[in-house]
Amino acid sequence: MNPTLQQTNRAPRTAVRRSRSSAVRVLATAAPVAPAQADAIADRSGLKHLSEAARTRATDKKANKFEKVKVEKCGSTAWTDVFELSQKLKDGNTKWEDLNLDDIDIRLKWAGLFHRGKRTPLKFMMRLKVPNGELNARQLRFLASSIAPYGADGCADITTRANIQLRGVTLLEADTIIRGLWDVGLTAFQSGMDSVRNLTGNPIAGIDPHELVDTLPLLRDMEAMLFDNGKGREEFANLPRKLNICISSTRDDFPHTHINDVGFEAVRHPDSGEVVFNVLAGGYFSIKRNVTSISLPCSVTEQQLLPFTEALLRVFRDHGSRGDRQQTRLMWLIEAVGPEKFCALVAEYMGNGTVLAPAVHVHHDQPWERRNLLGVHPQKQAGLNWVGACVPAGRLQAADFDDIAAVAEQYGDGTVRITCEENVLFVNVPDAKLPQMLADPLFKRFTASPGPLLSGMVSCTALELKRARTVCSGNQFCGFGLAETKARAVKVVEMLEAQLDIPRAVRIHFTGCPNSCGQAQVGDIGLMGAPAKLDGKAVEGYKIFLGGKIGENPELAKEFAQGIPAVESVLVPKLKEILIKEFGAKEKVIA
Ligand code: SRM
Ligand code: SF4
Repeated sequence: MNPTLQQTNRAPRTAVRRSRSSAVRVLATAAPVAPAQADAIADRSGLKHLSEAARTRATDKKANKFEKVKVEKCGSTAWTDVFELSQKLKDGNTKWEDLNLDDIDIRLKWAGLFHRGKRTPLKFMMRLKVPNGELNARQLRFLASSIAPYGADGCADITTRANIQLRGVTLLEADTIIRGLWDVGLTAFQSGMDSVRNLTGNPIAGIDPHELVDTLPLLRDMEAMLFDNGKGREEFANLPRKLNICISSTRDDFPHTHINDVGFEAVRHPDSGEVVFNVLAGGYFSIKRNVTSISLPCSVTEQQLLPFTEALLRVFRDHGSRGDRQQTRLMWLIEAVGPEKFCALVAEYMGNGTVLAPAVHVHHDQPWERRNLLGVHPQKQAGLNWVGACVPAGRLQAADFDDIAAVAEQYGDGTVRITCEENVLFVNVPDAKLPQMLADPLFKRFTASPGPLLSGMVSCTALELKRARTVCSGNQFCGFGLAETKARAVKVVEMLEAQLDIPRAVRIHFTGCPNSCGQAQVGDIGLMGAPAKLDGKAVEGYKIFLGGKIGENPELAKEFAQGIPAVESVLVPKLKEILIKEFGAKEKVIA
């Protein structure tokens, strides 16, 4: 290992060169650029695949700072740079301080590597792609082996997009991990920055008695098409902003179509009986705006799903705003052109004179209660079950991956599904194996029958305090966090369950800041990191949101209280009051 990397744990920021290539200077001037010169610039910059209008926006004075970084050198260069950087550091000829800061802090995110420089300099979080949350035993064991060498620094999280993030990764080993991921059929490429994020679907796809269509093959194909089988697809590497896509195949809407930029909702056409997809679009959360999707006036057939998605991405890439970063998500484009024109543009990009069918209105006589996936449930295949286990706050250690793989192989079919609620589902478990399976020690750690709060608890990865089971070496991870989430979430929920009888499951979502990665507005109760004061002193605190509804007829939770100090002595009584008043909880009578 390079001695510089071994010895220093200081942020190398000041020493790292921030380069500004001539490409940026040339493109930023108003002077006309010769076509050959422009092509050469476009070739090494992120302009290669952009339309003329998008190139103009990306190089305009008003373009946001990330556009400037992309123009200088496309994020897709990280797919090759990461191997070169790893090798250079291994050879010991290059020091960390010599590396370009934009490469390290920004471009490497295209390769799934997020420098956690604020709290753990030189350590990266590696975000994967796990379409539809499906993992097999070989993949689980590889994930264990990737983080095990990092000791207390290495751990992993199941994310709110039913995905995996590895912790503690160094640039020295990143190349080996990426190759290993490819070997087992996984990838980290295009999981961050202005790319399509992890594709989510029905976590019980293929085994669900109520599904209209199996989302697994659809999402596998979409993943292969969008990301060139995990190697990265340059054409879609320079979108104006991130884009979340999901496919929902039941009335439960497990992947939350209402908060994805693009949510395909499977419905049965009342006339033809065919399953087609309505398109909900534009939903997103951010610091400045939180908005649910609108229904586009079109629907697509299963055969049109991929061409439509591909065309939509091109429309977004070519027409989306590249100005104020807070106004670049897909919703802004849809609002600017109008939903009808937007659909027409997508149809035009699909070519061959495509005319999209109108959205399909479906009426249901009976309301539908969103199902809880934890516990034991019969599959549509007679004699087989899925078993949902609760992973508190989604935190996993290396040994957990190995144990999950072993249980999946011993009792199920060797595969699992991870969920947007940060839990794990074992599938294809025969009836006869259930009793022995549930007695496995893994279910002591990850119970299949959690309490009414733990069962629906979700948390982002903000600050992390040392804690017996969730330990992952100190206060690392997300630098945006205004309040701690994971460890506190588990502790607060345990305290509330110990003190209250709660008649029904209440979903509590913790998120460390207004980016709302933990989807505070989706919870029955949402806690969002925010400033607060205690005894006149500034302390970590939360805003509290109430009333999020998911499944059919979703609604975002509304702000209910702010400035609640994040200390258990204040937070727990406040949440108790809410649970008693709004959710019918009662103080436990202690004999
Ligand atoms: Fe997120 C940025 C973690 C789901 C909205 N998110 C970040 C960063 C990358 C910030 C950073 O560099 O530190 C966080 C990395 C922290 C870390 O070390 O883990 C981060 N986001 C996460 C995850 C891991 C939270 C979790 O604990 O599960 C989720 C990873 C999903 C995945 O596997 O791809 C995650 N982020 C979300 C969601 C939820 C969703 O997709 O349903 C949202 C809200 C929905 C949305 O995107 O509209 C979300 N994250 C954001 C935003 C605000 C986006 C915006 O338009 O402004 C940011 C900030 C940004 O992108 O500039 C952000
Ligand atoms: Fe970080 Fe904020 Fe997202 Fe939590 S919500 S992971 S603190 S950006």
